[in-house]
Amino acid sequence: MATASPLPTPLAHLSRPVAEWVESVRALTEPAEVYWCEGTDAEREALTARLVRDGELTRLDPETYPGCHLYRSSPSDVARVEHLTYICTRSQEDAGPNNNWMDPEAAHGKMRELFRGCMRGRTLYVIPYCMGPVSSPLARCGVEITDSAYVAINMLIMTHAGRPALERIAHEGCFVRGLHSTGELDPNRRFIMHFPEELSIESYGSGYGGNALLGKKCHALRIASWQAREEGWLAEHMLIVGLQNPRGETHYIAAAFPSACGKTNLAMLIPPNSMPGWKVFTVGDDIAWLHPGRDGRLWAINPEAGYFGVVPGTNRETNRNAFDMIRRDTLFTNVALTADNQPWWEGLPSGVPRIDWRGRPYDAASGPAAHPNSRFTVSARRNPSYSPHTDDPRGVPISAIVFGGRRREVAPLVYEARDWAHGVLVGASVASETTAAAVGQVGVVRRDPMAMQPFCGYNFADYWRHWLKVGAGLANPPRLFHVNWFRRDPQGKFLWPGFGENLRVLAWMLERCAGKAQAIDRGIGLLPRPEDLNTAGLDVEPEALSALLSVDTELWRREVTETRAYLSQYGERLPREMLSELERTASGLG
Ligand code: SAT
Ligand code: MN
Repeated sequence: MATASPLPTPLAHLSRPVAEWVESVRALTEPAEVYWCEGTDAEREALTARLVRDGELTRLDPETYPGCHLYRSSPSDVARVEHLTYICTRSQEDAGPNNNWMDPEAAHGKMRELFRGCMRGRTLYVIPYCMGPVSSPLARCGVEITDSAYVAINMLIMTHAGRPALERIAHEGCFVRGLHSTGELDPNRRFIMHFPEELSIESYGSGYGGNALLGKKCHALRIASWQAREEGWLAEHMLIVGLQNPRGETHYIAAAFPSACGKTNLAMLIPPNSMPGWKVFTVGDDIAWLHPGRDGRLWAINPEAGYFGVVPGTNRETNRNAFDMIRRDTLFTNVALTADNQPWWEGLPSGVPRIDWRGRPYDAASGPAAHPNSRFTVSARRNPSYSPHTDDPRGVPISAIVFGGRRREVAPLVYEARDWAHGVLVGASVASETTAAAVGQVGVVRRDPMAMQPFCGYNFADYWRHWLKVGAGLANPPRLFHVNWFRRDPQGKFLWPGFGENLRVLAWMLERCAGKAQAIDRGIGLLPRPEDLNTAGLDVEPEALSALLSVDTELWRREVTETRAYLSQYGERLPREMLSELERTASGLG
């Protein structure tokens, strides 16, 4: 077997099932060589150097951005493709109205024809990976096969990849199989297929993040949500953040927001100067696996080891941690370049873009310099607010779960669910304006239950039933909340400053968990009064604050009607508790 490695250590002998699968894929795809990833820093550097040599990566200015590189994707391959993403279960009902479905036989047949001979002349990379700390019983393993070195480098940053993962796989005997090829990058020959009953993924025709880094959305959410239902836990599209109060106590919050709605910023939040003594620790910025613990609490791990974050808008004011984090050893995708080879994106206060994200001379008339969904890939360990508990094999205990979306109106700044069952309805009712993270129209409101609309690997009705069951089994469940940082006034101006100031809302939640803070039942749930929030040093007009904490009964009646219509598509499978919770909300509105 040929190898592209400077460290020629074939790992194939470690696991026969993996080796046999790799061999069958090799026979189908006919690569020029096969390379097993060890997962060392030296290996990543060698792969990076190879892509620089081949002209696929651009080395950024080593003075200001040491160890950083730019990758430009194909211009038609810049976001997830939900319309080409399928759940292939034997029964269509199991995939549910929330997913595109294809019969597994038909899907395998279609993909086999696409994969046949597709790696001729290319290298096949084998990436054994572990989602979560390798020593954690809550972690799960997979192997991705890809013909993209860019994807391999991303996976090496984003997961615990290489030899230790393969050793765990050899020991456990179980792994998720993810086969990926960039193919011709032709949007007409692009499919992302999931086979949850077989724990496998087949992805063809895209090199972009969520379509191609199969450990991330494909495994850690779509396949894992299925595994989690079978095993009694939850795989969620949530950040995990630890908040240390001035008394030195740390509590953990998990929060679900749709893609590109500020999860990374919230996970790395910098407390405002007017809240001295608070500290924030990031455990994860995108995905949380939540397991009921023996103590009746919910314990969370971050299955990922890196961040694949949205670049535009990142600056010293909005997210200083992220801004500092991406100054070194970071892989940028689809940002612009200055004349002196520094990366540039919209939202940077200085610098002038010279080359746009497509590699053309920048011209303001042809759109933004950096793609709105341009990304950074960076090891989580580079984060100045990295929590040492990220590596704790037990995970961290969760005190509160937050759901949120991007809404100009309707949803107030924050409210608390009456109880777990109501919280499941609140999560299921999340609606949000679409963003550039997925191909399609931006800014239209769509339902995005638990921020999982694109990521739940099975029927949402069964998923909500599972949520209800998990909560009912917890002696000490987290409290559930809903937030909306994106409320606007009639002129379209944001009412809430967001970013670091969001800590005021999180602090109120923790006070609620401690049984200390007040709240008023406003029909939709429990809201703070303005005086219940810490507003010392907050630059928000009293009228804006009361607007943020108001419930427009008329709009909410309409919201209830729309939610009822939305939920009705799940028919008989919908848990009855959800409708009774909805009717309770309706009657609470008077
Ligand atoms: O493309 S990813 O799924 O990796 C990022 C996102 O949309 O959240
Ligand atoms: Mn995400």
